Amino acid sequence: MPHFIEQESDHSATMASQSPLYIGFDLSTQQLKGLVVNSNLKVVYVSKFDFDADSRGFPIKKGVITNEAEHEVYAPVALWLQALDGVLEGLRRQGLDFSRVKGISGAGQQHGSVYWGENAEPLLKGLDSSKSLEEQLSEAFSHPYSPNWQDSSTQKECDEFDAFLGGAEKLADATGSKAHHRFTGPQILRFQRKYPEVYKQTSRISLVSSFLASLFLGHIAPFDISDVCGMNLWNIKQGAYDEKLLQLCAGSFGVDDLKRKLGALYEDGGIDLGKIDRYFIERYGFSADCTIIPATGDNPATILALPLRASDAMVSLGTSTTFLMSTPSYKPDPATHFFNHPTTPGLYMFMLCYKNGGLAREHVRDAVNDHLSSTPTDPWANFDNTTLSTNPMGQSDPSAPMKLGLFFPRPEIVPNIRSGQWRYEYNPTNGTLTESSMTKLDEARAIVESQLLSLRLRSRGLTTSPGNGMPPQPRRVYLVGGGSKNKAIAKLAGEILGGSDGVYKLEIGDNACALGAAYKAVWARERMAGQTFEDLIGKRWREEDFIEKIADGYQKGLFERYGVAVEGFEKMELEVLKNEGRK
Ligand code: XUL
Repeated sequence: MPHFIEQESDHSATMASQSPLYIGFDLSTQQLKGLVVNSNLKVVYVSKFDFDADSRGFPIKKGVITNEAEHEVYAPVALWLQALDGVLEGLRRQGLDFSRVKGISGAGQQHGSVYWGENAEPLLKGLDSSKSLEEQLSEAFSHPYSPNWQDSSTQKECDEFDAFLGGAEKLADATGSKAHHRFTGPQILRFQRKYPEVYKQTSRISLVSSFLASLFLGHIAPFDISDVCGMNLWNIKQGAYDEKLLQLCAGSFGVDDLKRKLGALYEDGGIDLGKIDRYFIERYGFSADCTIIPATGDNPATILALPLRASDAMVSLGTSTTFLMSTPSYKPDPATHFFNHPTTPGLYMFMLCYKNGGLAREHVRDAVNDHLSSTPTDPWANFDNTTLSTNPMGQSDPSAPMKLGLFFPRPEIVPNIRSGQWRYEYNPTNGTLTESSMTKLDEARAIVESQLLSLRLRSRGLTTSPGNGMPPQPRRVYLVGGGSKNKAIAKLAGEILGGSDGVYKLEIGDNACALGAAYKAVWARERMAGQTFEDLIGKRWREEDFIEKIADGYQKGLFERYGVAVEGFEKMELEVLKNEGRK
């Protein structure tokens, strides 16, 4: 549990016992979490349901079922119903007074889709509070499974999406992303072709986020304005579904039918969707005044875990790496993602999503430990010491060749390439690149540099100068996820990405997206007319309690030297892609 869980009873018991509370749910790949905050943004309860450990009756592994033959990955929807009653029971056991909850929002794993049957609405409306959700809603779906973001069964459909508007650039321009296996449009296209009868009987399609909101609302909720951008169907510039892409996706079933299945949506991410369904009032004691706020995607929710300013960057260092920024510029590119910002019209969320992150670093860490024939108690100690004692880019002096590499134990999305390792030297004086080798020890610094140089390369068009003649860079770099504990990574993040105000760690463990969802509910219910999320949360956010500065950011000279390395890095990627026949 995060250390700042506050026992409200320590304070004014009477005040606290009536003050409003808000719940943010996080329906992620391996667990459902419910996190309760008060109006001062303090976490007061957390309840978790781990799909593998806590569920009954589903043949799942790490929350999903895999059909290797067709590269399908999917999750049983009934599992999530079981999990929701489980999390609410957990909160009840901890003593949550549900009647104080004024608003509920959520974060869902992005791109996953839920297929509701003809009887969905009557089943949702008529829930009996003496029975579980799973008992009553398992029959509400035309298809019992939700295709998962790890699914890669849609290569053919992606090729069609990319080609349909005249190329991947055009699709990225319209929808914020080129086609990706996991994106919901290509998934729906494959679904309607594979299961035409089931598709015909599908009354509505939800995203994981809107599915969660639907349960609380007692009828099917609209998509969220940010999460809808993970479908390759929403035209961001037009602020509407893209008619041509709907045509492709709907096929012989027609656009009108698909539009009915998808439903309309609201621009305001804080809109009051309606009051909580009677089921939850009767079963858990929620107040009839509790309001449901659109749930968003897990990545959009993560940027709501703090009052992120335009030009601040968040790097999530988990099994994979994601890089998130809030920005007023819409500069789509096939290698990146743009989404509507979840709360603030006129802002966008920029995202980079890598498959190789922590796991790739662990491979190098283990090789370093083997090479040194020692595994210290902290398995990262050798890796960190080696990283910190190696010169930037392994250079003996600033004009010496820069050692650069790509380390992908898994096929990578950014750039789109097979698994493999490549090592080069870049001559900064004449811009030439030559294939090279590296010692195991060189690789510790090189892999961290490689991951951070890729982030800098792809985000450089979005940053501006923080003033005082400084080069364009983020104001702050916030690290979240497992890798954020690593001091060596934090130091290099500052050296490479910059950050005029430094590198910070969020003190919220792995709760960022549930917290962001809970803050969204606070903002939605307590905002004054026209008050932005950043303004309301910014005023209540106590920096000293929530973040810790862990490294310096911009260092004059070094940042500029890494600017040269970015050029070499870009050349190296192009060279590797060319050699692999990808460009
Ligand atoms: C983002 C993505 C994942 C999922 C699951 O595009 O696919 O980050 O949201 O967390």
